[in-house]
Amino acid sequence: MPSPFSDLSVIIPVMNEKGTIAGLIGALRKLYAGATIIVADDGSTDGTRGIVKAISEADRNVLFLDRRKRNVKGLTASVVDSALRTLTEKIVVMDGDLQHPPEVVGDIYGLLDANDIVVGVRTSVKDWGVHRKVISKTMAYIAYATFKARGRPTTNDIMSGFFGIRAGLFKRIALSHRESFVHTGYKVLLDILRLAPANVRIGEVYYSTFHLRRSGTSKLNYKRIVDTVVSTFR
Ligand SMILES: Nc1nc2c(ncn2[C@@H]2O[C@H](COP(=O)(O)OP(=O)(O)OP(=O)(O)O)[C@@H](O)[C@H]2O)c(=O)[nH]1
Ligand SMILES: [Mg+2]
Repeated sequence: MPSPFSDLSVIIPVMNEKGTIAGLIGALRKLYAGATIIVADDGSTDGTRGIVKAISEADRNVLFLDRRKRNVKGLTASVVDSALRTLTEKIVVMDGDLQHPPEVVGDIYGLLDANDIVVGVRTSVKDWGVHRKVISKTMAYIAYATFKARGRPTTNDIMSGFFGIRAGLFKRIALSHRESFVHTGYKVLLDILRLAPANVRIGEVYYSTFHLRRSGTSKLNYKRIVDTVVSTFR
């Protein structure tokens, strides 16, 4: 009998997440036995690679995608690369630093039966300073309003790094608009919504446990913020 989650691939882009990656993979394996877990690493130097490689050698459902030699590195490039390799019907994308609760993956997965894309929407961001809250809210609002005005599909958290998508849809978009993705960027969902057919069905799952990263370092910086705003208007 096929395992219940055998039609799910969880894609995790990582860059130096040795403090959290083993715990995250462990939680996913326990909660979603039979799902494929793809960890796409762009050349971590903190030991993340060794940790994931060892897990993948012992469990054929865990795939380690070593992107060290790729010309184009980036979170979006890693997610697109991984999505094109999936063999399952459904995909969930999440961060490797445990900011996205593994328990919510199942809710996103479930809603993909009736939707093409399901977005994990952060309802509160505990611990964020006023500064980051304002930047985040402003960027989200600009993107939302721009997408709405253009008749594009949109959601309450267009910047979310936590979302599900039907693999066929993702592959069609990636193959026909490969050059339009901001491969070095961080907002793969925003790129997808920019390029998806206007009538895609979008579901949302609300969660509130998004907290400050507990280990590793953030790759968020001002260049990334500017790049994101620019890509909103592409
Ligand atoms: N493959 C790959 N993964 C990356 C890259 N940059 C960041 N990541 C991973 O993408 C995920 C999101 O990056 P974060 O730095 O956590 O971004 P953030 O959540 O907006 O920022 P924080 O709140 O500070 O954590 C994490 O799993 C990172 O390890 C990259 O260039 N390539
Ligand atoms: Mg993070």
